[in-house]
Amino acid sequence: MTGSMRVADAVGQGLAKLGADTVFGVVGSGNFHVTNALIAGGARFVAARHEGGATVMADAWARTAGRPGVVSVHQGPGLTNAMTGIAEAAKSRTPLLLLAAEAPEIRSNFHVDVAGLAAAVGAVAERLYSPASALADAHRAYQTALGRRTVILALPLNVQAAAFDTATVPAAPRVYPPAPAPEAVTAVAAVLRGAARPVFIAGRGARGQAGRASARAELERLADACGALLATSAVAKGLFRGNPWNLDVSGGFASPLAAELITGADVIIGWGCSLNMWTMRHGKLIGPGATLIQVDDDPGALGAHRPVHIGVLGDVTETARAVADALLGRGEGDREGEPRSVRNKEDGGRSPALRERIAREVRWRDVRFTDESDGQRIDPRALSIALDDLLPTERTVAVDSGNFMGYPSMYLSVPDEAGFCFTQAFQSIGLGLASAIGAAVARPDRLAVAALGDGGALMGVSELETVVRLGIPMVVVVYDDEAYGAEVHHFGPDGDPLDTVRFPPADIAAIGRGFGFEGVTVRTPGDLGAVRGWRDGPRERPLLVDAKVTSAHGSWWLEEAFRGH
Ligand SMILES: Cc1ncc(C[n+]2csc(CCOP(=O)(O)OP(=O)(O)O)c2C)c(N)n1
Repeated sequence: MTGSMRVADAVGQGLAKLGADTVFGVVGSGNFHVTNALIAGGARFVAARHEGGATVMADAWARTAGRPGVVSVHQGPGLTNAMTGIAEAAKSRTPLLLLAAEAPEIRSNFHVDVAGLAAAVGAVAERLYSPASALADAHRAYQTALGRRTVILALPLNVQAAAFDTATVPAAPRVYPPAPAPEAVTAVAAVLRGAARPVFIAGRGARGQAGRASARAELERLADACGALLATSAVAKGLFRGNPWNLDVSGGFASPLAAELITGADVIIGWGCSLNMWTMRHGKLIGPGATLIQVDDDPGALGAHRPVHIGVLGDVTETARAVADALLGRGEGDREGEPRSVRNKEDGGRSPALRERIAREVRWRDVRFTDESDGQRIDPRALSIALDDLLPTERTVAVDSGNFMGYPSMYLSVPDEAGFCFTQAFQSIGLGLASAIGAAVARPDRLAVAALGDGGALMGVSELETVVRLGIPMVVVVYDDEAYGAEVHHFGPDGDPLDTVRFPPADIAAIGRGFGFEGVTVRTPGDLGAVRGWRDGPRERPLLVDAKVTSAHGSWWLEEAFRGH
């Protein structure tokens, strides 16, 4: 560029000014200048090796950092490579802005219908319409992403290359979270006043996001006021960590005690939680006669997965605060001297005996099982418990999809909800490694642990180089059953041939070493000494653990999940 500024430069620098300080991507000719402009504007650029990886990294970064993620891709194949990650982000309502160069000439070999691709996976299509509107277009796209949308911003090559005339762009408006209707607050308070065993299930909408803190404090205050037990959907695992009434995850991953207590609830409130078939085990976790309440800031979410008795349109934090104020008989600005429970906590849901039982039994690792390790292969439950003990507790756990996925999700504890990254809304395998990288970039203070199956690990393998290049001291654990275990256990019982879903042994530790990891193969608990050695050493290289796991039968959660297919 000589002399005047291009639109690409103005857009990149403008986005950096708006807050795009970390950008993931793969650079080609069409996004070269805009990416450099972001960097010139102060952003950090993280190069991935595949656009799918870049998009998932940005998604995981956004979930972990609680701010919009930004991705930059080349026109055409750069965008189509990113589509699986975009679908995951859109289904998860991740605030994500994908800058997609676009070849506007319909005969260009790079041309694709960007708006059509966006619509196909539930993303929002935006565009730089002209040089004059470009900066306003980019700001609008960023604002839309901030409202928990996944946005593809098409950057036509001709518009990017045009000269930019300085234009003023209005400052972003301050947006306030929606408050619930007073009648809804009264109705929920009335139900909770009469509840004997209420249970709260907090979902994605209760996590910290778009620059706001999580709803934990307000939900706990309300739960204390009405004696509720606390659980989360899988994506919000860790939200109530440390609370004595925390049941951890509801759904397929729920421990027997958690499932028992949720099923015994007379009132269940989903807070920013869809109460879908995963979280409610196809409705089996809802006891007969239980009153169901759902609180969400998206009217389309209310009652979408199952009928609810009361649907409250409102922000989770605002609604919890308003209902607690109603229960505690307090008005605005009058919150001194709390907490004061409206109920005797010895009643109903919260008794000292129950508190003790939760402390003793609610964790999966406290549930007895028969260790099936046989000297050649390690039981994935024993492996996960050993890793939970070995790895530092300040960690971020990212989990790929597959039969194995319940083991790390339930046996590895996490410090809070930002410490768990579950990119599973699209149920794609191969996203786990990139998720761990994005989360690690957002939280370099925590040890990133990527838990993968061998299928997902090999699908996303190119990003092993990214881990090494970025110098992330990550632990990649491969639950290696030498198969697409989910399919083996799905179809095996029917006697179908399984050759298409089984593979010969692969030395994944050696593959890791080839990329620059320290690689160890684990067949017995004794082999985990190498993990201890790595933990206690300088951690100069990331660690890949190829755990050859037993796979005589499917996991408990998978058997449950198959009922949904
Ligand atoms: C992109 C994609 N392709 C295929 C599938 C279907 N699928 C679901 S689980 C699975 C097997 C995963 O194998 P692995 O990662 O080794 O984990 P395991 O099930 O063996 O524990 C497959 C192929 C999918 N979910 N996503």
